[in-house]
Amino acid sequence: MEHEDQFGTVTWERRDRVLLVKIDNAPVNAMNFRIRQGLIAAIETAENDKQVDAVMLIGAGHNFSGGVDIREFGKPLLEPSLPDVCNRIEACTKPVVAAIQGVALGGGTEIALAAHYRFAINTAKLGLPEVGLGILPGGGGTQRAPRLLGAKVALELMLTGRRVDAAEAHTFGLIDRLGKGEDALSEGLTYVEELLHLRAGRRPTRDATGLSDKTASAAAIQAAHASIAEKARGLFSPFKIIEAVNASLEQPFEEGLRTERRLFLECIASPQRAGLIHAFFSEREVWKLPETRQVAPREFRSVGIIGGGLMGAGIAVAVLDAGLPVLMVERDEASLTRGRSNIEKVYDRLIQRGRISAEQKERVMARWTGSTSYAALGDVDLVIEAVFEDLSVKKEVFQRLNDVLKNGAVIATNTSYLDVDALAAEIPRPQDVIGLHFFSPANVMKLLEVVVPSKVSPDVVATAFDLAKRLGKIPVRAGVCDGFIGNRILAVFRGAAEAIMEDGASPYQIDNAVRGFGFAMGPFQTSDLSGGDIGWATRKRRSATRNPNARYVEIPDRLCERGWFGQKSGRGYYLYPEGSRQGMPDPEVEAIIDDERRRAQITPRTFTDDEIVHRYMAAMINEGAKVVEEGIALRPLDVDVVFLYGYGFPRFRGGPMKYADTVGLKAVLDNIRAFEREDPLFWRPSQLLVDLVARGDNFASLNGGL
Ligand code: T1G
Repeated sequence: MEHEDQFGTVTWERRDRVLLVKIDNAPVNAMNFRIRQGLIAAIETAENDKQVDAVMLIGAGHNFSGGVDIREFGKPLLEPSLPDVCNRIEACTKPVVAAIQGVALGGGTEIALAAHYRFAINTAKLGLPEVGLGILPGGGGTQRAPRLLGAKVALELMLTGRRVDAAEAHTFGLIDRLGKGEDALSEGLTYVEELLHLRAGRRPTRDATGLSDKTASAAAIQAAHASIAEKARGLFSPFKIIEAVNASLEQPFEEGLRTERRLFLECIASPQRAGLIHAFFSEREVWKLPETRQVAPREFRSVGIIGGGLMGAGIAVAVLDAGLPVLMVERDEASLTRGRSNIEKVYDRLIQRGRISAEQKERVMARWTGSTSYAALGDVDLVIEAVFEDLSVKKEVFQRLNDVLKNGAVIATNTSYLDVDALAAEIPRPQDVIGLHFFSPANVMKLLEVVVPSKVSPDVVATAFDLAKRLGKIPVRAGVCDGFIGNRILAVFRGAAEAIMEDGASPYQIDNAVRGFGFAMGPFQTSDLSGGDIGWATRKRRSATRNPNARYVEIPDRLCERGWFGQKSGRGYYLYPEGSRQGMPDPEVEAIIDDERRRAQITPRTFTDDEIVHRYMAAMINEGAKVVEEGIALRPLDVDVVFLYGYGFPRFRGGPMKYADTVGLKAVLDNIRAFEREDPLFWRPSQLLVDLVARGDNFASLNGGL
């Protein structure tokens, strides 16, 4: 993930009276310090060349610029800084025009703002997404954007971080001229010639008058603050963005730049910047694994899905949404009809919400076909079974698939915990078998655990990752074990939460403490949402092999024995009056917990919220370390991505393993050692964690490029 050398160049050449300056640093023209030096040199060249009357900035390749090189953050900042570059562009004695194609994001938009005019072809996109990295537009954007666009529009762009297409940017004045074709170079040069012909001079953005209505600007700032107070609860940089925009209103430009710089450095120093940038790079690193480096994926043009239940239908929607045809096979006509209707319900809801039209639904459903005969699958390239979670049922499906599928067809199972090696061993082509663990709802959740059995062919792993790309999923490679990466770790930290509950904290305090850490929901709310019966089935499945010396909290079983599974049954840990989704604490549950404490002869004690979080996170991190140690996850960052995309882990903390590095592995291990004295079996420290602490290393040291 570290790029040792600073790559890329800035080149320039004269085209008639225009100095054409090109930023060239594939693939996104990220502006590292060499690029920033080159831009300043180009502006100086333009000023000193008497044959140059104007400058045009453009990006090489498909993009204008994806902003400053974010790999530089967390290290000593290198001069010249982007604000220096932007000031130099704006101060150029000759008109500067930015000609935009592809993306101009973050610093990319900021150098365009520093130019005197902005041109973009209509497929271009601009934006100030720094908030998504825990920072703020630190190249003068918080001072120039409000002056050019007004406080309201500028704040919306900076606080959402959204990409804006060129046509919309043109409507609010971020773009001066919208191109008609695909060629930013020739159309941009034509625009510059037109400006020269009109003798349109320099137009420093710092002189724009978007803040002239101070009352309206102040009101926009106030409104922005009110709107993010709840939405951005716990975040750092959104509030710094508002403070910087407030400075653009209250301070002269140069002072405002100094305020922006101070606030930018505060964001850079924040652990949230480290967490969010870790998340940004990790969701790209998970795609890089030995199998996808060495071999090409198999072609697939059609997908078969066995089973039209909740998961089968969700997977079918994800495949249909990717523009692929689906052949669904069910055991009989009634089940097939139900399967199709489960798919149609998803699209009907989108029609009701006005998200798609009935015609669009028709076109999508035209790519769906159904059959009750496996023979229909003879020509399909890839099949995903999503039948009942029972090994014998799945084995039979595998045998029937083997009888009908063509050579080279990929056979995937959507099991959420069963042994994929055992399924592969069921047929004479284990090299074609892979696990694709979708998360419910499969057409919404982005995480896809790609479970890699021992005999699979590398190109089948590559095919699974290619399918993930087609479906817009984030794939994480997982080894075979009970629960793979996410559910295996979930079982452990949920166990920690249940132990805390039995030892004295209410489920409501535990949920509240976990929400305070940044999760959207606590473990007991989550159990009520997904249904306590699922965990109950898992516990019953494991009871025969459960270690009798392991602590077992029976409180969840007491609720399930009463049919209190959660939202689906109107009550679980919480009461859901009249089916409301907002649960209320249930005194009967608290009475059951008291009874269980008495039965287990436990004298309840109080817990602070901090202690709850320390235990909860220590359990998650310790099991995450074991999952990496055993090779179930390739790297700690793979565990992070699983939790960011499948379990609602707060993104600004980067994931459980990144969080552990932030806290310090020694502190984490000290906690685990303390808890180990209470329960040596549950809290056995991961040997990997012990070794890393012993050598003074952290999880990041294991994330190196594969
Ligand atoms: N710096 C460094 N590397 C970057 C990068 C960046 N800004 N943007 C992308 N990359 C790498 C990425 O990690 C991947 O690397 C490769 O480029 C292709 O990216 C002062 C402070 C531009 C829309 O937030 O949104 O300017 O995996 O796979 O799908 O105010 O990358 O190949 O080794 O995503 O075509 C603000 C972040 C920066 C935009 C292209 N800018 N980038 O998407 O390719 S901070 C952003 C993106 C800043 C100033 C502030 C996307 C993209 P590798 P990719 P893509």
